[in-house]
Amino acid sequence: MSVLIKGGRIITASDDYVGDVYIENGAVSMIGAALDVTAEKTIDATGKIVMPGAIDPHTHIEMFFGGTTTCDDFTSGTVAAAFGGTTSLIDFCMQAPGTSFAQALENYHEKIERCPPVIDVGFHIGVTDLREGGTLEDLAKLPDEGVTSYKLFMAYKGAVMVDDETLFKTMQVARDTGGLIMVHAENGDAIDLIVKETVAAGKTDPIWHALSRPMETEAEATNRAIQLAHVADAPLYVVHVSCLPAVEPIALAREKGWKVWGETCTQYLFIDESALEKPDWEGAKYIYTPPPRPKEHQQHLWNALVGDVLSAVSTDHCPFNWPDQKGVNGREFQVVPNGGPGIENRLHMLWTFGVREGRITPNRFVELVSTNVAKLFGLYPRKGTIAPGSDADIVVWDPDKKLTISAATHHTNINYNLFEGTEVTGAPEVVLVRGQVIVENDELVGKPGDGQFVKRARFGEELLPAAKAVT
Ligand code: DUC
Ligand code: ZN
Ligand code: ZN
Repeated sequence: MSVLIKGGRIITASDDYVGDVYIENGAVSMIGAALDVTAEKTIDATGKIVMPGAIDPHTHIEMFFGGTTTCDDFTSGTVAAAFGGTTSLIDFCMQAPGTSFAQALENYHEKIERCPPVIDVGFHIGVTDLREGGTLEDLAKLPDEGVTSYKLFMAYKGAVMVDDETLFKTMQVARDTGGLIMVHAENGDAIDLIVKETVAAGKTDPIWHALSRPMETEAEATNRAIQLAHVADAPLYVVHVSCLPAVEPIALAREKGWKVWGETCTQYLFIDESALEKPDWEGAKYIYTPPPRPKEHQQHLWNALVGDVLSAVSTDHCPFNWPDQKGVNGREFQVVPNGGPGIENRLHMLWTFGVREGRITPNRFVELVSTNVAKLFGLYPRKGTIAPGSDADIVVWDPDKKLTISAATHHTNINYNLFEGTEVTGAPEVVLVRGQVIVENDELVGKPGDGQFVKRARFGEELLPAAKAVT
């Protein structure tokens, strides 16, 4: 199938120009000012922006957590992602404690076979246990399977939290295999004690979720991971940075030229801890971790994104329906499954309040939601840019399209939206994955199975464009 995208403003991380993009066999074949070609499908992109599809490096699809399972599967989650302009995601393939990494991979491949995605999907391995089940040798084999990032939780004591020995050993494996270490950085031991004291004092409303996870516990773990990764000589990516105290050690490490990167998530830029005080237990909708922080930290996060201290914005999409799933273990903050939705609205929010309000340039926008993610996670230059030979993962973006974000109209299975009622300007008009139209004019055109599993390159290596591309 050939596609011609005509006359759009093509924006990548580095370029901004008007031109045509010609797609053949799923890849970008030619780019030019006015291409003299005919195609099976022509998309008039006059007045529109043509940008690389966004990549979400942080989702929890169909994940068992906190006594229940997130309510999107790989079909529903990726449909929602596509409607928001995301054309690839990388999900956490979690090692169930006591089982092998091979078993974890098999489980997750079964999930994408049972509920096939409409966009491309990769996996990080979630390392929870190196004592029973998981071995260092098996961990070292994963990059051969295209799984080139190792995620560890420094929180959730008694569940998925790892100790420093496991963290450090995994870092050493990453150094040797070309893997990227990802950490959920919070001091789980301290938080566990604070939570117990808080509950013992009878403080169990949702707001205590935030008040029992002080920012310093995030900062301490962030710094610990940075120092240990430096000793191990492994590259480190800190997920969901939520506040200034956690930004600071990342800034310092990057100033020193250490191999450290950080992401924040859409919700930390827009939702503050007062959301947890919503009446009638609605505050439980905002029980995700790290928690929403005091409002002034939103500006600190924007500053970090602008100043290249933070390198990406993900969603940490981890959807549990409210009140059924959020209340499955009872109505006390410490038993509420942690997680919030967001897979569909990342670009809407960042374009409207980032680009349109002048906080970030359109190039930086593309970098934060696509190019940097592709580079860090072994997808570039096949993904994350628009260039001859690259996968034609492309969003034709209408910068003037208005919509009101709502659970009534979004496409994920979850029954609430963190950004409910927010009016945004800027939304996808056409979304293509490897040259195939997945979403057009608010209609799903693609079908389950149009997305593929992607084997990613090792950290620092390029994922070469598919050979079929004509350059
Ligand atoms: N935080 C969440 O809110 N949910 C899943 C895992 C995490 O770290
Ligand atoms: Zn986390
Ligand atoms: Zn997460």
